[in-house]
Amino acid sequence: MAKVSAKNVVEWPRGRLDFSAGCVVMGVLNVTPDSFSDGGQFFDTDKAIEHGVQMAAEGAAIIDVGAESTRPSSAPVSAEGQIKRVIPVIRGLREKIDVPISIDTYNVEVALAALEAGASMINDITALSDEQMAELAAEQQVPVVLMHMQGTPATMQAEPKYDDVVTEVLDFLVSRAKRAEQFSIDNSKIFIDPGIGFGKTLEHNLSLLRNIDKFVAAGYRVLVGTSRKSFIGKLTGKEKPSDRIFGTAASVALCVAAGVSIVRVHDVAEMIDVVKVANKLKIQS
Ligand code: HH2
Repeated sequence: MAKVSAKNVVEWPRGRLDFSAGCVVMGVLNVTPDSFSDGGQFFDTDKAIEHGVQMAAEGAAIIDVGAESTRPSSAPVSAEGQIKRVIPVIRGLREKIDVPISIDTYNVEVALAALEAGASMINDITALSDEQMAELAAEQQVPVVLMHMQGTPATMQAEPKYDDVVTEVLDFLVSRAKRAEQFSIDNSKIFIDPGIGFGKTLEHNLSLLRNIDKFVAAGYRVLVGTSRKSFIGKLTGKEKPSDRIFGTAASVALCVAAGVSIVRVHDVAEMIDVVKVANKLKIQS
């Protein structure tokens, strides 16, 4: 089994991530009118830049910029549409902050435009399904997030089915990570992500999170995105995503304790505190 790089600092030509304290926070910046939890709030370029700057000031180690909602039943946005939304935001952020900016897209045209504008990481919810995306990441030596999804956002919550969700999701991610390595993407720059809420029932999400240590042991760093998601609403009865902060905090603390390297969250200031404390309480293995 591949061994995760022992290096606590991951550096590449246009970015750096320091895991010496443990887990770090990725702040979500949705430049969309329709995201499930903050749609429309940062659709305006200036507001989006301001929010990204604020999340960096609060301690986010990465800002993840996306121009297409992938909530259940969402429709795709064209490459041209995504580029129009996201590029001015990336340019504006690049002038103001130093932390790496990741582009949340599975479209290679969008990723290329974002990297040219100053992004330096690719968050691909299709785990490099498009070989051109793998080639782009390798060529530009940028880190990649490989996420698992069953189906597509349009249909994924219709009837998700697995025989053994943990084994199936983990096997998929390890095979995609190995493929990424074959494209000469370094192990230290590969992050695997079980894709909480992407073609998963409540029970599937819970099984994945209860077994997140198995993902951590698989030889690649792990990213998890539980922030404000509907499984938290189902467990707490909180209908409004913005009321799910404490529920998110519980999942973040347990992910940190299990050895997850990056948590992707909306509420950066709050989760920075959770991560700082959980990093210190984590039993060192
Ligand atoms: N979740 C969302 C979007 N992108 N990327 C990764 N790697 N992991 C995730 O769990 C993940 C993700 C969904 O959250 P959000 O961006 O807030 O919502 P929307 O897709 O509606 O914009």
